[in-house]
Amino acid sequence: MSEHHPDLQEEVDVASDIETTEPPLYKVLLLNDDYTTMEFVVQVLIHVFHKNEEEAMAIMLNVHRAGVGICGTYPYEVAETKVNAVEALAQENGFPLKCTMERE
Ligand code: TYC
Repeated sequence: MSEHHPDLQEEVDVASDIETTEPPLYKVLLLNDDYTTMEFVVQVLIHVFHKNEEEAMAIMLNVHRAGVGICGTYPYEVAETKVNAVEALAQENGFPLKCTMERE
């Protein structure tokens, strides 16, 4: 193939190099519900996702209005740890807050 389509082969090589060096990323999504308090969601965004107060408020309000929103994008194990942390905090505090992850 490289003899006939050198440019195409170069694109394939570059793509496979990227795929083998960059881990896939996962979006961590927060879901809206009617019971979790806005204040709790803001605190979760500050402490689990390291957002500042302003960013946390904007993400929370977006989820509140749109039903779902992205908290951040991370490698698999980081995303999984954050999903588990959110659900543990929610359960400890008696809130039904749900958090999921989705491959980008
Ligand atoms: N809808 C909630 C309320 O009005 C607030 C909320 C926002 C809950 C975001 C969950 O992911 C959420 N108290």
